[in-house]
Order: sequence, then C-alpha cells, then structure tokens
Amino acid sequence: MTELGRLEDLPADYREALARQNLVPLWPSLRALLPPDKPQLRTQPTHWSYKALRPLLMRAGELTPMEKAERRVLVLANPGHSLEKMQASAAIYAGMQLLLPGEWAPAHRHTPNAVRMIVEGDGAYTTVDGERLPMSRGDLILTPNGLWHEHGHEGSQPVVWLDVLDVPIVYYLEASYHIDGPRQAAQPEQAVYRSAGIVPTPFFERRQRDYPMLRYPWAQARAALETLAAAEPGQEPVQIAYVNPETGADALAILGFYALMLRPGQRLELPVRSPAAVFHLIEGSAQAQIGPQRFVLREADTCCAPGFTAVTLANESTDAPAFLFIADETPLHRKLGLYERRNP
Ligand code: GTQ
Repeated sequence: MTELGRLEDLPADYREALARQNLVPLWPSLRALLPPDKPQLRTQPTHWSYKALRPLLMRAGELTPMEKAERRVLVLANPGHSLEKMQASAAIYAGMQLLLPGEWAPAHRHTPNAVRMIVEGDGAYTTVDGERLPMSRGDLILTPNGLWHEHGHEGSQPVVWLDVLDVPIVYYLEASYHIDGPRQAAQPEQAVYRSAGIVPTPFFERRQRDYPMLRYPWAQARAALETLAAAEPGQEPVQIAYVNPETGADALAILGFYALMLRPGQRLELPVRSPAAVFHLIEGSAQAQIGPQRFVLREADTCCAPGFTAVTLANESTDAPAFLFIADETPLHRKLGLYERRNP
C-alpha cells in the first residue's frame, strides 16, 4: 500500500485557499476513510454491571421526579464513542429505565424504534397504540417507529427495564424527533394478537397492521428455548429470533432481537460478523469473551460487542441453563448491503 501525501506536505497558503472555498483534499484522509481490510472500530467491548448501576438508578429516583425526567433513564454509553453521544454502538442505544409505584411516563411518539426488556418489578405496563401491555421480567415489548406509547405503574416496588433503541443511526440521519400526545384510552392487553397464528376476523375481514404483535412474553420465549434444547441434545446453538408473526421478517426494521439459551456448561463461539451486538443476561450466569476482553455476566448485566470481533459465550454453571437477550444491527446491515460474516 503506497504512502499517500500528508496535509503538512501542502503549502499553508494552498490549504487556506481550499478551506475558504469549503474544499478538502482527499488523499491525506483516504486511508482513514477507507481503512485496509476492516473498519476502524470506535465501539469498544464494554460491560455494565447491574449490581453497580442499580443503586445509581434508585438514587435518580430520589433526585429527579418524573415531571423533571419524562423518561428516567441511565444510558449505557460506550466510552469508545465518547459518553455524551449516548450510544452503545454505531446504531444501538441502550438504557436502564426506572419507574416508581404510581408514576406515569407521558405519551409520545418518535421516529426511532424502541424495545423494552423487563428486568425487575411487577405491576407496570406500557400502552402502545392503544394496547395496554403488562410488563413482567424477561418480556420483550415493542414500541415501533411512530406509535404512541406511555408507561404506568400500579405495583408496589420499583420497576426497571432495559430500553434498546436505534436512535444513534436515526439521529445521524437527521431524522430523530418526537411528538407529545394526550393520555391514551387503553384497550385490554393484546386484543388483536394474543397469540401467533390466531387473529380476529370480524365478518371475515382482517385489520392489517404493520406491527401485529407488540409483546413477546418471556414465559413463551423461554419455553420455546427449552423445547429446542430438549429436541437437540448435542451442542447446537439454541437461539430464537423475535419476528413479525404475519411476515416472518425481523420484529423491527433496523435492529434485530433474539434470545439464546446456553446449556449447562456450554461454550459457544459466535461467527465474526459485521453488525455490533448487545448481550443482556436474563437468567443464570455467563462469561463473554469479546475480542481481548473477558466479562462475567451476572443477572441483568449487559455488555456490548463491536462488529468484526470474535465473541465467545460460556455458561458458568454446569447444572443450570443461562438465558441471554441479544440486540444487534443485522437487519440494518442486511438492508444496506453491508452484512458480512467472516471465518475467524
Ligand atoms: O420510554 O419512550 O430510553 O422515548 C429513550 C427515549 C426511553 C421511552 C428511552 C424514550 C424512551
């Protein structure tokens, strides 16, 4: 690879004349723009301990009332992107949200897509597009782009969930904004899509919706993983994707969502792929080796892996399974023609 000319090689008066015309010479920056063989990764392998963040989140509950927060969230910020950018990876935002008993997070809708993975507490609910969706540990709740959503809490203990949004990429595209709305008149929970494959057809007509299923109960996802593991007693990966039950496409357009079960003692080498990913431990305990970094994941811990990086997950227990929730950038990479899988 030939050495290219540097900016300092150019006379100062020439550089100033270029800048005055809003012009930049490409060759001093060409190698940074198009690095050899693989991208220059800003995203760093990063671990967020729930045990360490929980007291800080509870303190936010004392320090900042809902009227002053609207959404009381501590963002899991990747230091490789500088913390104030509030991104876990190029396209993924992740945050831990706290709602205290009796609190209400008012209705709004926005262009980024969101999901919630419930971490602890009972009695909270999210109303999405008029459907009231109860929040229990491990449930995945969608808030697709453009749909009204608000959160309420009628239980007696704090409720915490993990928010995952595609806001970094939507913001970068200068397409991120929100609109506030009035409190929604909520229908009973999941009136339309209570279970995949069974839909109401009044007078033989179906109401078509872009996002027919808004809540994926953990009890169902966990049972599916256990059934898969029992059917395949070897060491094949046991993994499910959260999809749109009408089209089979990814549940949302930009980020992909999955659940993975590690059998007792199982060690799983994931393929090296272009999309970055976030791993969140729902149940059990596991180790994540992400490039040169090794993290121990306890329950409700979250970590982030850049793309183009080897990831190995291992169940720390030899007698209990471990369950992980994964969010990644695969749908985005596939749609943009950027998806790659490499042999290590
Ligand atoms: O709950 O609607 O973490 O609008 C960031 C932005 C959560 C939400 C976040 C949001 C929300």
